[in-house]
Amino acid sequence: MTTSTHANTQTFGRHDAARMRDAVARIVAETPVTDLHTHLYAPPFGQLLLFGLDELLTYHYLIAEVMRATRMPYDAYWKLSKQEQANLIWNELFVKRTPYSEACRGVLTALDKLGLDVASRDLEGFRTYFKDAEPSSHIDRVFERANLTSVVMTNDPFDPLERPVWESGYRGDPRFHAALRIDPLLNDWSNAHQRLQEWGYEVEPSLQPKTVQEVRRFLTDQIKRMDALYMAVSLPPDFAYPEDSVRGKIIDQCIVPAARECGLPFATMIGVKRSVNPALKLAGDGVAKADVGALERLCAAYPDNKFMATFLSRENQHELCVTARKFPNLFLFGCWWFLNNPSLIEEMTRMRFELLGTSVVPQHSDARVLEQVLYKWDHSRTIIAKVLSDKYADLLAAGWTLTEEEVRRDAAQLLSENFWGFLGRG
Ligand code: FIX
Ligand code: ZN
Repeated sequence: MTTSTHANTQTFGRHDAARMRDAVARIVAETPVTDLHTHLYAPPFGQLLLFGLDELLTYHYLIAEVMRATRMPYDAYWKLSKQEQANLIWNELFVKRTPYSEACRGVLTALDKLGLDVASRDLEGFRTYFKDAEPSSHIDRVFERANLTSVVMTNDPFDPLERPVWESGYRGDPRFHAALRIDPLLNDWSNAHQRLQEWGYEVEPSLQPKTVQEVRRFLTDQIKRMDALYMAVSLPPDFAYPEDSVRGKIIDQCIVPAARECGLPFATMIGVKRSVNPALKLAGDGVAKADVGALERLCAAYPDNKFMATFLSRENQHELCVTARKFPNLFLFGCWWFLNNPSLIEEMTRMRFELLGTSVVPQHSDARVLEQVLYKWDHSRTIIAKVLSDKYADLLAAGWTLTEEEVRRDAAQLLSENFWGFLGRG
């Protein structure tokens, strides 16, 4: 099969697998990403936007790892300053031991992507690089190097640091979209309803009709104020649906109707065991297999609603892919948290491409520190390109031909357009 060799017009045939792989790697690297779930914040959110070396090194993933390496008393760690914690983590995980865990490796990729000489192991030199960074221009530099168009924040109206920013009239930054996060409403109603009362919503502990109406009003108020792209909640492994509980009733009577009224998806993030070790604080959460059937029944009950989902347990992934095959109103996204490791990203991406074809969003970063997008996306793009190339190679071996434009189309869908298309904002 002869193939043209002009840039952007290459066609790949049965004998062009090697050249195809090079083109796929290049195109996936060049394709801008919309990062649909992060814990990053636009500059007006102030201290909620974490960036710089000490934040990179004290990422809660690395806190868990340094506590394993040293088995130091928890309070001895927590009484250290942020810089002292970072120095300890650097010394224990990068100097005294080889940093090949994904979270350690990520710090080095991020520093390398910023042009720092990682081989120098010059911690003070790295720290100095960030010392005078101006947040907004630093964001532009990091997003440009990570090839991100924009990210979606995790916006919790119950967060005392975040709420005042919305109340002060913050109206957005094109680099940072909003997602309404409602964990307290579904997982801590006894406290959440009191906050709603403080904010002027006429709610009672029992879900009487007036309370239902007011919770819906709270949701639509937040969605409109944030211009939220979706509503999200993280749920424990024992999440059940349907369920005769406050959570079950709020889902049925408040969240589903509000999501349909506002035309946005409800995203469920299922399988997290919060605070299995409270002494580790944010690093203390665990994972367990959940019941995909709960999501299946939710999608079946509401065919006119859109649902996004990601599960935390590796053991749930195959069943989740099959469930997504059954429900066009369900969109899977990302390799969440403990799954965001090369071996599991590859396994999940292969499974999804083979069972769901192009109709999936293979990754989100979950970045908590700005510069993490540099490594999370670099590492994931490499794996996504590898799996995509393998799938293409199978097609070429069957006599199919593929154009470079089709590769660009596929990459754009996987890294951005599938998300916007599912939102109906494509
Ligand atoms: O619930 C979530 O959004 C989780 O991603 C976080 O709670 C978690 O700490 C995290 O950032 C994992 O990557
Ligand atoms: Zn998250």
